[in-house]
Amino acid sequence: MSAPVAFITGITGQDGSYLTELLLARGYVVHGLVRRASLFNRSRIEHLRHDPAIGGRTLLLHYGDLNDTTSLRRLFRQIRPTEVYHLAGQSHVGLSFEIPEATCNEVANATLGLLESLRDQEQPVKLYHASSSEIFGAPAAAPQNEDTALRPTSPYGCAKAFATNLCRVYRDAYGLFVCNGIAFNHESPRRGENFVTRKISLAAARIARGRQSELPLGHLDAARDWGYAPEYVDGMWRALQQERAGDYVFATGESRTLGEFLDAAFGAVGRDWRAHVKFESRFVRPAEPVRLVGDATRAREKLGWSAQTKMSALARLMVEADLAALDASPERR
Ligand code: NAP
Ligand code: G4F
Repeated sequence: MSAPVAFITGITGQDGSYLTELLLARGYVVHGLVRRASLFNRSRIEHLRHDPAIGGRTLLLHYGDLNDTTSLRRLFRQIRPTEVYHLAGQSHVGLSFEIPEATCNEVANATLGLLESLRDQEQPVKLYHASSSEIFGAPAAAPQNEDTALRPTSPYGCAKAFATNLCRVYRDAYGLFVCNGIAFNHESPRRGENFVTRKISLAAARIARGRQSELPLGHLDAARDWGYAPEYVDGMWRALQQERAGDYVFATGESRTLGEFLDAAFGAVGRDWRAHVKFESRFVRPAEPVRLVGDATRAREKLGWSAQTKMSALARLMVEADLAALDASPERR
């Protein structure tokens, strides 16, 4: 039997890199969409690309862009994937207030283009769409599940809500196998450095090594449902192995404040964050979601999925990874 073929948009991102590892380990041939950048940065998948048994054999990268639907269609014709994981797009909520049009083009319109391309495929294709808890924004109910009303509070949340609804419409109207994974925050040592958990874990490690003294942050009263990214990409894969398409919330079910995350991260290096954190208004957003917390009952019952790593363990493992990276190449940071 030939190997299953997956196509990942956003393969160079946090989730894309973990998902690639998971799919390769499960015998897939993985194709990934990469965009041209002035600096060559594929650091999260470099170890796979340079493995002679993988790079160019079971892992193949293709230049393209979400906004270039012609190239996406050509790639689909060429690759003929059976599973598509659509993870790409501008993923920073705060930045979406500064670049709302680009965010909506990448997150909302590009998903529409992808869905239209999928309609033209001759072979059956299953699509995973990376939706987000940001679609709930200021929810009327807690915890949030797949039936909670969408009330986004950011341009990013609006774009994800549009894309999520479109996926539902294309599933119902055209019978496409499309799943929305409504993922709550998931973090890891591969998290981008301008997301708050990674900013904190890096700062805790640098402060412990005497390389930084202050940590500028916005409001600390925000609360999130924080899980561990490698577990969430397993949920993505499980969603596409079902007979019927559906939407799934992926979450830990626990909401923690930034203050609690700071306690855990700085606790891992024996420091008190209060001596280092400084308020900086530029990190405050024009609007914020209310306390978000997910109910992943459906994922547990239908997919056998549940989050194992909770916030304190997550914070600790991120700080330990940043300490190890600092100690391995101290001149780099
Ligand atoms: P990430 O690390 O920011 O990765 C985003 C990926 O999208 C990168 O590979 C990026 O490429 C690519 N990309 C962005 N714009 C593109 C474009 N115009 N054309 C082609 N590729 C483009 O995000 P992540 O944390 O892995 O999240 C994956 C997806 O899940 C995102 O859609 C995010 O919005 C969503 N999500 C994430 C979370 C979370 O907590 N992590 C929760 C809910 C939903 P470059 O490397 O070239 O920048
Ligand atoms: O780490 P954040 O930027 O993550 P946010 O906004 O929750 O978005 C992430 O999770 C979403 C899932 O709900 C994804 F859809 C999205 O793609 C992304 O992965 O901010 C977390 C909280 C916010 O309330 C923010 O205002 O931390 C607060 N915060 C306070 N100071 C800060 C900072 N956030 C950042 N990035 N930087 C700060 O200095």
